[in-house]
Amino acid sequence: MVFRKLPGVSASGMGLRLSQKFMFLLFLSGLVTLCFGALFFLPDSVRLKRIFLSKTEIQPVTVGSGSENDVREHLKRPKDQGMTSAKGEAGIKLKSQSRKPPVSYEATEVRLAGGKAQEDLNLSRSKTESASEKVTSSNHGANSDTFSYKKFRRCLFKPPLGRDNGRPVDPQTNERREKVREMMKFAWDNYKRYAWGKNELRPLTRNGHIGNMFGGLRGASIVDSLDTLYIMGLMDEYNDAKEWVKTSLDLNSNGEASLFEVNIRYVGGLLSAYYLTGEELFKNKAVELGEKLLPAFNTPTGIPRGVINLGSSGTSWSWGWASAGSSILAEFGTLHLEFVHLTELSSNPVYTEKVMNIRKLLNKIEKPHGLYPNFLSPVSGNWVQHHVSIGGLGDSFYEYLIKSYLMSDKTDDDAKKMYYTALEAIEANLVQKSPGGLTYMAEWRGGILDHKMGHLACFSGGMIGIGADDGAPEKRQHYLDLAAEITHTCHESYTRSATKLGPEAFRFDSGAEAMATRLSDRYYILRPEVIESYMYMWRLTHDPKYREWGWEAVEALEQHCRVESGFSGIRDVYTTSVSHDNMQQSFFLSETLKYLYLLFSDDDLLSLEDWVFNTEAHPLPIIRNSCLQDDATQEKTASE
Ligand code: DMJ
Repeated sequence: MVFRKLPGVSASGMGLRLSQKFMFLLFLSGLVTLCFGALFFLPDSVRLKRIFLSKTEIQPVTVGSGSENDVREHLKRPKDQGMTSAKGEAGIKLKSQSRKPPVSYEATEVRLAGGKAQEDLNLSRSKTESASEKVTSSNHGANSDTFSYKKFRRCLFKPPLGRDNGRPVDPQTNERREKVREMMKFAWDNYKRYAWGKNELRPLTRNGHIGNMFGGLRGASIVDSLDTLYIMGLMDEYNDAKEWVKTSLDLNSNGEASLFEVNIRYVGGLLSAYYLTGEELFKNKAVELGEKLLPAFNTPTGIPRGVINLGSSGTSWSWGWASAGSSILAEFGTLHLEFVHLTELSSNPVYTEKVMNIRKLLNKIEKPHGLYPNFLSPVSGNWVQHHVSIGGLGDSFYEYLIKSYLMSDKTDDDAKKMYYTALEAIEANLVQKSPGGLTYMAEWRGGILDHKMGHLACFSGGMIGIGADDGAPEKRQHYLDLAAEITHTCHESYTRSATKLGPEAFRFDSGAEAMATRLSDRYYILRPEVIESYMYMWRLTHDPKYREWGWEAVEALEQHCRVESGFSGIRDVYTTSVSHDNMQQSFFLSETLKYLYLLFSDDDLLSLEDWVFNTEAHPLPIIRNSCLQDDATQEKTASE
């Protein structure tokens, strides 16, 4: 068919001459430029900007900074934060596995029968939000074909719950253990009765607390308790918890959550529950949730931001209170254990790549006096200020270095090197001795020492203890001594109070020794760190004083924190006419009571030969690739 040109109609077919067409296009482009430019004059046109600008063009806003206490103050102050997006590079590979496969406990005839207080964290999100690049979901799910639970169990040295569920022979110790079990049941029953499905129990008002640390996620106390209930043999309670996870744990929530808290409590809790029980449900939920955390890593450096929307937008922000839109060392440095296990279970390398990339950056960047400051820009990859602390904001980063090494069956030499180098810098710059002879970890503010130690920093006794064996052999005793001295100091912070519970922070200046000097530091919110160090030091030394100290804590908790309907934190440890804070923290169930229970159990209940505890006390198994890949193990498993 031939088309003929009609008279008076231009070639364009629109009935316009060339000059008319040119004028029209000129007018149109002027109009578009005007409209687009106007966007930048609108008062806070973030949402519109988001549509038109690339993510990297929206820069973070500078805000104030703070210590752990400052954090609390800042938590309620909304600040604008920006976000950027870029993919992190895949990083370093773990050294090839070298150790011999263990002799499995089954083969030896042993047989089996589990910077960041929880208050109303105000997730003050940015008004300058933009959509983070969304990671596609299809290829991140758990791949049950590749991980063999049976094979994993064969590669453990000991049955997870020990020979007799860790029951101690000594009757007094057993009685004490039973007491702790009763405390757990009491805390759980009250949570179930008054706050079921909410995040935490408010024991005085007998209702539930949701808070906003977990976005729209619910049931933090349930997920945090799964493994504790299981190892204590509270099976009805465990089954209720499992059923709730199955029917009611909704991961498609849309709120803004702390990446760190969701990781350590929910991902950690689900992973442990899976490894202890073999219930696929927990594995699938852990991987599904892990996938939702990935968009937080979409920054120019791959260092994740602290706050993430778990919904479909996958947007992420820096905390409003964090210096200059920075990410927090203790938050982005406390993902490694869980993420490596997510890769292990899903066969998806992305999780390990993300955390290896963090490590790669931290290795490269210059460190003042070898120390790691608490704030890092996820945009530039530079430190934002020089506040160093082994307590809040820094703490679990160091913990995860040594535990990454231990969890890799001692093959992850990078983690080992980073840990011991950091520890040397800490010893050279932060470790102090008080006039009264107490060893403590001061904080460091750009070269100036703040002679304060937070309750959170008391985990370091246990950390230095479990790392003592793997440093230079001549330093083994030195590290054990240091661990014991720090644990002793933390115990002193308890014994010097009227309630025999320790304050949130204690000082070593102005005549103070291991005591809080500020009113605002006198509270105790059922934290675990001191008891955690007792538990590790007991396992490492079997010095009976650690069990005695643990029992003192049980008595103090019973006397001052137990109320009619649960356990509550207290506002001032220096007075016995206590004022309760009306909050039963989920970490009381997952950590404080679990560490107490382990302290009064035999060492083969969750043996340290097989397990490392994440920073919320969720046990994760040591990954023994040499055993998992061993043909004999495979054949044995296949023939069953
Ligand atoms: C827990 O959530 C974890 O131990 C975290 O690492 C720091 N603080 C609380 C308990 O104090």
